[in-house]
Amino acid sequence: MNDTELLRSKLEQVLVRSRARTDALSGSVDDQDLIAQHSPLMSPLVWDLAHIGNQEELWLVRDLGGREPVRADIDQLYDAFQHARSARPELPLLSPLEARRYVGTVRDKVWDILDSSPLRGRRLEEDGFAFAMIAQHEQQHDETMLATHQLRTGPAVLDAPAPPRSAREVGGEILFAAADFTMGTSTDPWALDNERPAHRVHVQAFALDAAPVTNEQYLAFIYDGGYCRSELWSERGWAHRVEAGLVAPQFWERDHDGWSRRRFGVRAPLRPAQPVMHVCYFEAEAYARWAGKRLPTETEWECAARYDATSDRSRRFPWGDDDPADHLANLGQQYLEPADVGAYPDGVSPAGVHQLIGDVWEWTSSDFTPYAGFQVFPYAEYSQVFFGGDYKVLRGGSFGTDAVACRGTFRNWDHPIRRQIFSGFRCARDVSPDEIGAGN
Ligand code: AVJ
Ligand code: FE
Repeated sequence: MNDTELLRSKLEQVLVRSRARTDALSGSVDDQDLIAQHSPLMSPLVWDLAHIGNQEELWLVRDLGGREPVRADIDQLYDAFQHARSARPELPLLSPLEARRYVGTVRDKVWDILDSSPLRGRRLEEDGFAFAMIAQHEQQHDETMLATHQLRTGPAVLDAPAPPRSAREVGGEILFAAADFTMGTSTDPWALDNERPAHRVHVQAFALDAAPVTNEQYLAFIYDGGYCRSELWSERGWAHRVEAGLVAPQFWERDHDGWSRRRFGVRAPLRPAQPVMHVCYFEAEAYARWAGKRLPTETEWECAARYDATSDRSRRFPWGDDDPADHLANLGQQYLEPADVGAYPDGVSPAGVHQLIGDVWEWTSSDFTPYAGFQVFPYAEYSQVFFGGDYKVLRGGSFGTDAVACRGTFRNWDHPIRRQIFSGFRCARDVSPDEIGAGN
């Protein structure tokens, strides 16, 4: 196979994988469940399904392929900016059967278009970007659909094996000396617009937790009155804590047997060494203050995840430039929960930081803003319209994120009050240059 044929087969692979996941997530519940509103925060699953097809039609069938529309009459219904998620159940949406047929019709045309695409020329076509963007889009909605599954009530419909056990105990923090490093990318062909361009940044010396904060650590915060001590919370965070009545992470419950959590319809005891999940930014911020630390900035996070001081180079992932593989990170909805800390020793960064990729999205203290030199590509509604809004950046992907939509440069964002996403965090702190010297 030549390079173009290899690329074509890789694109086919990521598109097939995303569709298999969409089918599994939408096919595991009945039609009533597909059109139901499981939470005002989420779309009905059948909206995500047809929206996936509609984006694929817009970019691959009409734009890149130059073909006639399949269903020009439904664009408005599936335009995320026209209707709030909470209003989508009332729309005259395609039925589950129509939606399944629609995404299938679109995909059949896409196979044709992929076969005849030179995968270069126009920027949209270069390196198969548009196909990869659509696979990433589908996977992002698959993660959203998984979060909808977590919110639905009733008997469990999803099942998965238990994640790998921890190979060793991991804790404490890793010291990073001040550095100049390259953040973002201009060369990763499938990186999205907000990850671009590559640019040099300076970071002061800092310390970063070697692992995400665990349930056990988070429980210590709860037992120490974390949710009752306003001084640990930011002003906005405390106001939200009170108004929303937060007392523990979402889906946690306490009874005479102790703490448990509900996961996709099944209640189970908390695993002490598992990263805490379903916390909002404000909870993460309060925990960090309680621990005498703070959340990392996204620059610090990316420095830890990509910068290799030995070669003075930023790499794609903590382990190097290779794509994720099963032994490197918990991605791709294989396990449906984070693995305990220490379970992925092969994915460790050169400095010794664990599980930066996969398991849980990690809140950072950074607002979602463009890098210097940012250019919209290919549409303003992916990133640009969110810049400067009330969003915090999350990094690293979760067990629900597919490898095609996860990189050391990948930036996710959400409102600081959100916690139905698969969100956790780790802590950081300032260190003095002396401390770095002593640490060596
Ligand atoms: C990058 C996850 C914040 O789901 O709102 C999906 C991804 N953009 N369709 C979102 C996205 C358009 C986006 N996030
Ligand atoms: Fe979308």
